[in-house]
Amino acid sequence: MQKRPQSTRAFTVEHVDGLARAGTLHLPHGPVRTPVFMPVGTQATVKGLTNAQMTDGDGLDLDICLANTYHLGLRPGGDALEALGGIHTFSRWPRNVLTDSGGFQMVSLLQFSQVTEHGVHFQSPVDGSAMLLTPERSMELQNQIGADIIMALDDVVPATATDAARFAEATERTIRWLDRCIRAHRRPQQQLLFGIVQGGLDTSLRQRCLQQIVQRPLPGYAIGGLAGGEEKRQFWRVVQQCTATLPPDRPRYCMGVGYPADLLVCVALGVDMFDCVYPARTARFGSALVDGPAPGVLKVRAADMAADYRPLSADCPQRCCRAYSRAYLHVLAARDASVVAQLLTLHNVAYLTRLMRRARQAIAEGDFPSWVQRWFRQQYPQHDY
Ligand code: PRF
Repeated sequence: MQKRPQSTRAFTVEHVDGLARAGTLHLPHGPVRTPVFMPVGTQATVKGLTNAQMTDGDGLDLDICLANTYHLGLRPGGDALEALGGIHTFSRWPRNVLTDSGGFQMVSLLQFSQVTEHGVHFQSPVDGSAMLLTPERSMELQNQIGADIIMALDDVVPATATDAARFAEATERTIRWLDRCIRAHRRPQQQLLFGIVQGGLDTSLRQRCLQQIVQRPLPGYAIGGLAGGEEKRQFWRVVQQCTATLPPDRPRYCMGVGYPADLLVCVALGVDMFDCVYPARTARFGSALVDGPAPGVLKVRAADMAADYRPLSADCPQRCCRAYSRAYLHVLAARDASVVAQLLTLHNVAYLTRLMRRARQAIAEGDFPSWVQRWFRQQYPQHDY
């Protein structure tokens, strides 16, 4: 167990309503209002968006976005980023960045990656050479990249896998790797290191991982290994188990979660932070997130959009809804898919950002349970409540 002191005042919980919390993360590049959805900007830019669209007053006003150690380590590389002064200087992104540690991306993206006690072995997609991402190397790269929050390297097994022994091995290894990450982290005062809870869907493995990880005095904790196609009931059960054990004064981050209903259930269970490629990816397929009824998605290519002159959402302040009708987006989608993808990415990231700010306000007003029930009723009116 490591005892390296970490800043403990990075997170303040301002309001609690049931298990839901509204707080602020105080980071080097400004405050992050929680609960928060963090869009994924693999190379520190969200696919399809400009920096101005992400930060400006009439843009998304995002407090934080995600970047990936794996992608940035390949291009432009850790040394180049360090020489430039880090990711904020390189991408001219003035707000906060969180980097994921790289292992999950390699295992999910690369067919031929292999995990051993040393780390994740893979073939470079750039020149085919053999590469190894160890906990120490992930920390070195993340220290060079210079994000405000960095993640420990974890051994991720998809929640739907069936090999119980592999889950047990991955859980223990994640704990050992966390200690290696804590030892290797060179900038604990500038960059908050979060540990990740693994353990699949197995209650006792999760508890073992939780007990071990909370003994490490870290400034934040993530729930990993979920959102991989497991049943919702199982997903909720594990999230609830984790939030019940994680320390209440530290931020809790549920990794890879981005469906609106999942975000709200997790907020109700006490989660503060989320990330997912979903809003940007679904935008590239022509889908716009809107309040219900289910599925809460408008497909701009669908025939019934052709004569619908309303905006996607009446309450969306973004250009895609102020300056474009559904009918016009429908025509554009056939002519200029890249412009539509950009407009819908803006719309979808704005939707999830607003959803989290609405939840935050309801928590602050002590009205979260009835607000969230109203949201689910309009989203799923056919459901028997
Ligand atoms: N670990 C890491 N990144 C992640 C996850 C994880 O478990 C998930 C959940 N499947 C998304 N991103 N390091």
